[in-house]
Amino acid sequence: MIRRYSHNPILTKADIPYPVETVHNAAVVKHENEYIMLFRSHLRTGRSIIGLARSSDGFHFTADRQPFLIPEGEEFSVEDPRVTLLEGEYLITYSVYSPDGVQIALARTHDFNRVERIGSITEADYRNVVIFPEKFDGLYARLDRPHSEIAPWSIWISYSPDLRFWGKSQLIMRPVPYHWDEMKIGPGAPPIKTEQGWLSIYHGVFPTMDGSVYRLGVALHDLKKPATIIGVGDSWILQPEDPWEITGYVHNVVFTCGAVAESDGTLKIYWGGADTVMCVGEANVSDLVTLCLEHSRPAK
Ligand code: BMA
Repeated sequence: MIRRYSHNPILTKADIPYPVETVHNAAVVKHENEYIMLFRSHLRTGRSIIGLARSSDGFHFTADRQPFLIPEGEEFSVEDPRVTLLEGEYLITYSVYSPDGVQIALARTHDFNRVERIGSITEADYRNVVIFPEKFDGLYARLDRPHSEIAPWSIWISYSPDLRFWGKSQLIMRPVPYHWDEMKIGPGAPPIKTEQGWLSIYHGVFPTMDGSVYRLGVALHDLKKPATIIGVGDSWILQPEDPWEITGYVHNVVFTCGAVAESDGTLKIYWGGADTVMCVGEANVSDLVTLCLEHSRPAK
């Protein structure tokens, strides 16, 4: 269903003009005819920073000379950014590891040159927060993934009047037992608007004797009530298959933080391979929607 680009990987540590060990888990958006990629890199300390790369076609990227976001103060690491264009500004959510656990922070920019850090928008422990590009009944909405000790890690929805204070939280989608996503799931790319609903690309994890396998799947949410899931594709849309997805810093991982919808009905989906390199592939939005509608598994 996803056509891998024939020249993957599209960005690796060899392309970065400052010392990094990996280039992975990147958000990508189109800003003024330029594709902007915010990517995560491990340093040799084992901690992560976020860099920026630019492209005119969505396939060939050139990294800026300096990182975009680095840990500040008590922060150990900044990881896995997602970007949503909402009311004319780009909202960036990213994981922050600190002595207090892992939380999600929010930053915003108009141009990817100047960035304003707003601060934490979750308690610990949370990862994988994607903000919807529209408001619902006057409230911002996000998909999020709290960690739980007594239930499989699932996808929740939360709402906010001001992007800072979030609530009305509700679990909307769980892993399915003995299924490719049975261990845990999490939001991937910010939801994409289609005529049939909001298309959400998520990651699902399956435990094996050789460790966890990270794959990607799709879900469709109601356009007006995003807490209502219309359908979840029963089968994965992408699994680790290329050598740089099977082997690397963490083997058997494809992990997405962003996708770009094009005007011709195709989608460019970006994913990190084995937590080491960045890859891209193309899909037809209509095929992903059909999978959700016609070959679905229960949402929970
Ligand atoms: C998750 C996160 C991701 C990573 C994945 C596979 O828990 O840490 O950033 O890509 O594991 O290692």
